[in-house]
Amino acid sequence: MTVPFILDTDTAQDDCVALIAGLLDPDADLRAITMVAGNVGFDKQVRNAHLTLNVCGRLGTVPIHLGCRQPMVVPWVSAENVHGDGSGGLDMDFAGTATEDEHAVDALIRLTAQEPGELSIVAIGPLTNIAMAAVKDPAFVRNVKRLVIMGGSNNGRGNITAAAEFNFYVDPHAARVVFEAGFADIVVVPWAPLTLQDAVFSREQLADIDRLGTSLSRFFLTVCGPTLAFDESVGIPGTTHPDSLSVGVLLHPELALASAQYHVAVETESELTRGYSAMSWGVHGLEPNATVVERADGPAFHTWITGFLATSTEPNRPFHGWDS
Ligand SMILES: [Ca+2]
Repeated sequence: MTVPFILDTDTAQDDCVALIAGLLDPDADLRAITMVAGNVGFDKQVRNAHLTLNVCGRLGTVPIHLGCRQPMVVPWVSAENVHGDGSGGLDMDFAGTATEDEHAVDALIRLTAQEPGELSIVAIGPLTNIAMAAVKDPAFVRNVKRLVIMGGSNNGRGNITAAAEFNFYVDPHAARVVFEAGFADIVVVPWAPLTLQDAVFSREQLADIDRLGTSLSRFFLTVCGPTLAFDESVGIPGTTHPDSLSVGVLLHPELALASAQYHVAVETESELTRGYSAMSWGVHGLEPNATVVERADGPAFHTWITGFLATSTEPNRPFHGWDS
């Protein structure tokens, strides 16, 4: 049985890997890509999604809906210092690549309403589109099967500030709306400690990927390369893959080795701790509103990703900025 879902993304680096998994995993039924303001410039993100579809030979096969171009309340903050253009300078001829006319928020509402309780969403960018859909149509909240969110830290370190992980920092109001909306099944894949423990690919593992010698392995290294230098400069020994892990825990729940019920609340007021996620573990008298993944099967996750990268694909168009 395949898992039908929508990928809500700010496509750059590991978002591209998440998209590859969503396109190539035989258990995945990716219905739509919805784009949200996040990592890099909005139009660059759309290009990165097309580049990823291209390397999989799937250009034009999954609709891309353009969503919110800025957070709900605060100005957009980019992560271009970390991600560059988000695809390591890759380019191709984009002539004729299309996106849908329908706005991402409307697509999220419509697609989930067509099959109430059947479609899941993996949200791997700021939560603006998801919050806006919940505000626009309360039925959306009931119609979503499972909402997997990459965001926050489990009372741990942030990555954009000491307190906050990027996705929740960029649109803390949206994150707050989503956790207060009443979704029946939210699964959170946090930055720390989970991603840093179980979803980092070491230089050695990246060298193994290089030896695969496929279009996909090359694409992966080109796209993820720019974050390696940044990650090492901040003491992380490899590339980080929380977005693809989020797709992984939807498609293969056994990748989550430990999870627990938490009440997740997101700070919106404080300048110092904007976007901080307070995850209460059941001793403070608060109703749980999410399942937080605490430990993942790192080796199985790595094997799952490299399985795709070993696959031979025929890109629809040649890449430029790809040295042979
Ligand atoms: Ca992302």
